[in-house]
Amino acid sequence: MTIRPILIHPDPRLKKVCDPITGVPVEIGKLAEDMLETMYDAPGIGLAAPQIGVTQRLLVMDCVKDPELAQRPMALINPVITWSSEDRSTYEEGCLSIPEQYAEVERPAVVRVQWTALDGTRQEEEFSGLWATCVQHEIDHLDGKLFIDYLKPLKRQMITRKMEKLKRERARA
Ligand code: K1U
Ligand code: ZN
Repeated sequence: MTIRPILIHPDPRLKKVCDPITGVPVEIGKLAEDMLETMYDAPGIGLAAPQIGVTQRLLVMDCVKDPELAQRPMALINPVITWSSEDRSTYEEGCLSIPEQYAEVERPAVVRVQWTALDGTRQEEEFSGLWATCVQHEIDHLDGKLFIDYLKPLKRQMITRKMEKLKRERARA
């Protein structure tokens, strides 16, 4: 397993609508393993393939934050939201592609998601709480959308400028 570098916003690969995955090629299993290792190392609770420069519809997540509890790593291929609750919930979101920036985002509180698992089986599950927030944030990544796209233009611009500065500094180091 390999820890892959995470792209920082702004990057054209983070704005792209990702391509569906046909079948479950062996490389996708390896990619999912790398993504989980990269996510745990960051640390984060989710990661979408475009964040490591792969514009395909694959995401991983594990929202079990308590180290006393068993991990629950999940890999979702071609995830689709099939139902969203009218009920909304607000969470202060972060993003590994926008380090150290947080903002409140309102989303449906509960969602039902269909996807293909790494063994090729079709899955469907209802997510609530942090899992619901995370799966929606990650599916947004697959559609080229970032959590800052929900913010007012001025706030979004301010964060983007900070990220441009961070990238310049990292390039110099
Ligand atoms: O997609 C990403 O950039 C990962 C992101 C997922 C996410 C966080 C919060 C709300 C929705 C989606 C992160 O994992 S940011 C880091 C983070 O939330 C975290 C880090 C360590 C422990 C617990 C949480
Ligand atoms: Zn993110």
